[in-house]
Amino acid sequence: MLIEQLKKIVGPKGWSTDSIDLEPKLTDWRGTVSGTTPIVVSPATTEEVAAIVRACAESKVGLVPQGGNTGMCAGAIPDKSGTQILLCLARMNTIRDIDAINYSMEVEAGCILQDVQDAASDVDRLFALSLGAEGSCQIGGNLSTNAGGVNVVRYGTARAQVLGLEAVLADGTIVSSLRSLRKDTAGYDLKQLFIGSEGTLGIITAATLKLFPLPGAKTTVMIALQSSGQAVRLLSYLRSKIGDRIEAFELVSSFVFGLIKKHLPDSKQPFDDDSPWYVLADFAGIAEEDLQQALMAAMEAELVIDVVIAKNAAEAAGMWHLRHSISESERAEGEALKHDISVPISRFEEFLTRGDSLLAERFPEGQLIAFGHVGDGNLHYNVALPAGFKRHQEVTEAIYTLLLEVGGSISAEHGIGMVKRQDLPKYRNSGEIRLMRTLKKSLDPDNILNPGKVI
Ligand code: FAD
Ligand code: 2HG
Ligand code: ZN
Repeated sequence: MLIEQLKKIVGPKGWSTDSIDLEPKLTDWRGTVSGTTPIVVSPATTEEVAAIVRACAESKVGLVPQGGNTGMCAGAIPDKSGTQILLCLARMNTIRDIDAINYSMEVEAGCILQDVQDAASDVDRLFALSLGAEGSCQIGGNLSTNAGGVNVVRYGTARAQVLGLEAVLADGTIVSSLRSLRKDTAGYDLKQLFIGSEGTLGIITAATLKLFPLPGAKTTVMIALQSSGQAVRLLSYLRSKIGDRIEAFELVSSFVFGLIKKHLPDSKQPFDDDSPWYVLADFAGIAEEDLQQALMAAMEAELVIDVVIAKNAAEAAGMWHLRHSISESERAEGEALKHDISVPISRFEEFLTRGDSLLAERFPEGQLIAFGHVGDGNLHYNVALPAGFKRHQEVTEAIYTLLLEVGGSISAEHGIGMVKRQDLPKYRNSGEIRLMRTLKKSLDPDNILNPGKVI
């Protein structure tokens, strides 16, 4: 009955029960979590989304929103019960409006991130969110996870890129706050409820996004370092010399570089010799001589071992290709235990030093795969473990306990989804968890929206 109702709402182009269509949507990008569904529905309009949600609410059947299915926490995968409906936003991919003068654009949730960036750039504007999956992730998925990526150090996370939002509530009500205002304190900031809540409080159907001026010519630089602490000190030093002209500041360990080399054997390596750590950075709005001078001064201050400046756009793209190939290289080795953590930048080095001792003493069979967005204090502190290893939860708990001691978070940018749901109550205080449950209960009393995720 419900299935027939859903088919009618979206019409013949908007649903499938064919296993060829369903299969890629039922396992997460990492290949570690799978689920089942009786049907995938792909609405073309916000009104269709509202009708779908209403129908599911009447039948008290769970609904799992899915964007590009690139998420790292299995938030977009239905459970194994075979009852949850999969809601795919891909057909809602219209860029509704670009207002170059207001530096804003209105887009539907199913727009691919790269298409949004391109549309902004066509009118000489920047949409600042950028991440390795940008060719396939969708803006609805980006906002639902409050994605970070490589430009947060300069522009902030997804949350900071949103001026207005349209969402469908658990009873099918459409809440439209698609305003393009920079200042608006008339009541609660409702859009922020849906950003980062991973589809558990509402379905995002459209957003008004904030644009920036194009940053101008960029210089991409790869920097070899002796220690992770040097990366933190270098960032602080460069900030004091050249201010906010640092567009990206990414850290990669020597081991991770080895993984990339193994999986991209034909790639051009910036350095002949190995160093323990590397930073890949983008600078904009600064003359190359001034940048060179700042980097030379950093070298004299013994903050840097060596520097390679990309000579042209192709070399810069090559460096970024290495960075964006890390997750795939890691996956090709066999899935590592992921920890998407953040710490106050001032305690970054302490966390890494104490983490090294912890792994060496308690889990010597683990191989650390560390890389991330050092400018945001966000590290992908992944641990590869041998086949047959059974103490994964112990490793994660030990790392999270250390994280608590240094004032960190168990999810910097990937969210909680299904895989960290059990952990959340242990690493957020009881007041926070109680308020999250109150919000969930009042907005979705029958637990229709993405059940089994986050809380
Ligand atoms: P999905 O995976 O489809 O969904 C993610 C969550 O959002 C799920 O809970 C889903 O139910 C919910 N959701 C999706 N659409 C909606 C909607 N319209 N309304 C309500 N809920 C919805 N993430 C980062 O933050 N920074 C990175 O640097 C980064 N790099 C990555 C690199 C690679 C190679 C890969 C594979 C992933 C990377 N990610 C990164 C993770 C991922 O790409 C991001 O989390 C992305 O924002 C997810 O978008 P998506 O459209 O694929 O969402
Ligand atoms: C990145 O920064 C992504 O490349 C993915 O957030 C991190 O694969 C990961 O652990
Ligand atoms: Zn990341």
